[in-house]
Amino acid sequence: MSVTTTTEYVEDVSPGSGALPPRAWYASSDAPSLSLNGTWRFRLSDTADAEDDSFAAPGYDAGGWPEVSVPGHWVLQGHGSPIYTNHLYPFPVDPPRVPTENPTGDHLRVFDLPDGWPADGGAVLRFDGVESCARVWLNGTDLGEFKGSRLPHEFAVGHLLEPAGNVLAVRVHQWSAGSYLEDQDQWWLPGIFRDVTLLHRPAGCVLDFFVHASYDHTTGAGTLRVDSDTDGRVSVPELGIDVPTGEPVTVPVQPWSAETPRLYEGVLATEGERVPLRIGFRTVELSDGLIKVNGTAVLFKGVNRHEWHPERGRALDLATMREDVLLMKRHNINAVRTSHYPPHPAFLDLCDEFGLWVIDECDLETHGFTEQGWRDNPVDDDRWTPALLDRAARMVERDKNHPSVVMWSLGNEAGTGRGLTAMAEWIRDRDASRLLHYEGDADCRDTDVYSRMYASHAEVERIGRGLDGGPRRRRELPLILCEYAHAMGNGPGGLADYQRLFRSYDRLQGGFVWEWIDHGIAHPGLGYAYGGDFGEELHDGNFVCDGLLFPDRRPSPGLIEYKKVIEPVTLTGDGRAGTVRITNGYDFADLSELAFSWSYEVEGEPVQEGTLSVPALAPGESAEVKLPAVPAGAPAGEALWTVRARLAAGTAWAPAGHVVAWGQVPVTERRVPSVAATARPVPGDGMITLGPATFDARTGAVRTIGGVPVTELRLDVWRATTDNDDGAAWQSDPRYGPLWRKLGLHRMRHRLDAVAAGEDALTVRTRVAPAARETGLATVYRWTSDGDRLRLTVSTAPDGDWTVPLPRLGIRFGLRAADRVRWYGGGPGEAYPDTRAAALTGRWEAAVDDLQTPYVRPQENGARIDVRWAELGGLRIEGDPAFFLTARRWTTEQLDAAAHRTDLVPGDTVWVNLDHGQHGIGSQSCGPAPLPRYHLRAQPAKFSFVFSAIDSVSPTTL
Ligand code: IPT
Repeated sequence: MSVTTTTEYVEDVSPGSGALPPRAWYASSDAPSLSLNGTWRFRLSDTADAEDDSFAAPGYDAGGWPEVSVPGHWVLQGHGSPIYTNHLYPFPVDPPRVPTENPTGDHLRVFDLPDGWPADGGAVLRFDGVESCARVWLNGTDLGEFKGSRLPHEFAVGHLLEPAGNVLAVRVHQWSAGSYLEDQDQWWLPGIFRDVTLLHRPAGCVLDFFVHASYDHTTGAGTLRVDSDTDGRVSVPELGIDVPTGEPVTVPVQPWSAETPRLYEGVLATEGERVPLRIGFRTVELSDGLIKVNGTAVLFKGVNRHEWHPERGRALDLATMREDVLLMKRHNINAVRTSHYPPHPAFLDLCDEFGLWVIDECDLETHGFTEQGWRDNPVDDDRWTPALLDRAARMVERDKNHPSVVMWSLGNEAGTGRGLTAMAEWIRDRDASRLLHYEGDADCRDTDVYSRMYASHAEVERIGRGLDGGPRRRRELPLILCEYAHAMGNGPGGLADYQRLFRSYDRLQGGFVWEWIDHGIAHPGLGYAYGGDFGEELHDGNFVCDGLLFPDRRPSPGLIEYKKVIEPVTLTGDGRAGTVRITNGYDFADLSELAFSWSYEVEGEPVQEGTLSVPALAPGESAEVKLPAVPAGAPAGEALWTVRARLAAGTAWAPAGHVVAWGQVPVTERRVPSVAATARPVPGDGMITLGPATFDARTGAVRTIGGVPVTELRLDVWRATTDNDDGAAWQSDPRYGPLWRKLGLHRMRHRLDAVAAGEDALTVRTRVAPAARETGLATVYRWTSDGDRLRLTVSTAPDGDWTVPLPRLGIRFGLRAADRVRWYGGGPGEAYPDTRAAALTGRWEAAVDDLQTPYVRPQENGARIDVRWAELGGLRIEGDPAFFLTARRWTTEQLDAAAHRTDLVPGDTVWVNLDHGQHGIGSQSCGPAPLPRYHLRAQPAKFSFVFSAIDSVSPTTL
């Protein structure tokens, strides 16, 4: 072998040399294979050519090198650090050149062939993913080098293999020309992060093959044709199919859809190999301006999925991929965009099996060129076109046999250019059976679907109505939101409003929430780390934590909300008529797999429960179903029906009884608490006593209620701003978080104007206002009592020129001890005005600690909505009207100041907020602000709370 330090290939725009042409990926066949995953020797250098390649020669002693796990990223295994940038390249933009400081990891693995490895035939070495550029040697022979991090590369190695002591050497460079094409919004994580496998290739083996399995919904017949580079036979015993490759056969079949993922087991047998096939018959087309599968328009209820694991980064194991799919199915999600690169190939097997529509996206993003007005963008420079075509081919060839893949996407945020058109042309020529997507193609010249990101509700509605104008081709196409509802921190708000639009206009075929999971990195000192936590020179902070799942895959409230908003059955009703209207919102399935039940509840307590018989409605059909008679002898009080649709039997993705959809039908309204003002304020000893409470006579501040000490009760308008409150710097609409701070709402002062103990009330007048501003809130606290119970009525009126909404409006106070909270109202999770679809009215109980939503960057969270009454810390609180309840062991100011979960240290006071209003959440961390109807306007308001000591009032008294 030649000893060389040449690394010119690193900055070469070509995709590489030496690798075999791309072909279909499959997990198993009857040919032997050997996984080379496991522990490898590893050496890190600072530059691409710091070391010569003598390590690749047999006999090299790497015994002193540390070890790393493959698949893995070395920066997550103690060597160097990860870097997070959204779209900025973390190196000078001078394509295709990369910095001299180019972390380079030499990987070494010695392996023996297993017993029985056939002596004849060939072998290929397959790399499923290496970031960003690798050069490979086997037994000292240079096999070549490649780029295209999330795409497979194979090398022919049969002639080089020895029975024992094979030396596989891989040099991986963090930066390469390929990095310019991989500027996705995620951590930069070099390494061999997907499987490495040695595959025996017997003589006469299967090379590439293409399963064409279409479905004609007018006849119910499926047509199968398997094209194969090696002739052979295709059999599908269940369908009685046994035909030569290349020959079409048409038989009656059950079609594949995401809702009914019917797969048929088959075999492709050539002279040398048998490859199992899983065939799903389905036809994807654009017809009548709509995306149709098997003749039916589909509605995407999707998510954008980056691959993520908080310890292993993008090196996902099968169990994690499976967990993602199960979580999606259990939360009513029916579609995935593989943002922004083809996923581990096994993920697509799971999508076929469990049923998810997939937009498979190519490993391409050049977003950083936006900084220079897209000058020098590789996708508009012919020198790069071969690399782009290589990427397109590696994706399509690898994934073409998956029924779940219904669209190819050229990439993300890569501007526009000839290279993209070349990719589109190549893809169409190779696979006419799927549609093409690329959001950056605003005119839809190369694409089959009009795709937008973060469009406002108003714009989506305009497009739905066909009032959006634009080029003709685009006007004839359906819309999908390839990204919307930015799930960063608390939120996203406004999901239900989008879904209403999607349901109302055929042209709107749904969307994909950004994004599936927070990319927080497990960190001993910080909980989860995000951008900047590794000392990066440039970074984008916690913009990398914007998922519906927390990094540990626990669902965030956003996912619970999304599940409710996209539920496939809607249940609405008329309590007085005693009916419930049930609508089947599936595109393909009837309701025969669901069992319906009802529960009649008074004041949140179930009085009686039963089952509801519902016809097996076809997709789109509705029925009015009579509810039973109101149970005889039901107690008086606020009553409602809760109707649930559950899986009647277990499925592959959830057990029997899993709730798919629910609805609540009010019957009688709530009675608001009334307290006769019969008690008199009694002064004495610097204190005033009123009913069960004592007050400071000088300040009018409440001290105890029923013996329970209460501290610092006063008006509160501040919340620890959410990522959506703060908004993204580029937003042109007002960003309320910064405006609130500018106005000083986080440092309100309370001026005491008067304390008056009257005949039947204690009245405290104040003005609440920040330094340096004329704006304030004239605020009056009026306390009355019937002897047992204490009523506080807060009246507040804005004063001065208020142009912004308020973050919140209510009172806050401290309790010395409170562990468990019981409440009647919305639950079990948090809810805000525009994230409240999943709040189920009922009785709930939780520990104070469990009321907190652990956003990776702490911020306002945990409010329970529509609370009629709550009990905590020895107090019962009833609201008139119902209120938002928040309780936490730190103050809002501490929450506001925290950057990581570990900054929040419980104190010995529980801070309780009872809010009359909260500002909406919206999605402004990347998308639109809350809709105006969710703004909490500064306007005169009046609201009351009734306090009592729990022991002094029987729980049935309201
Ligand atoms: C959009 C990107 O496509 C996506 O990768 C991610 O960065 C998302 O934003 C924000 O989290 S681009 C957007 C700035 C329009």
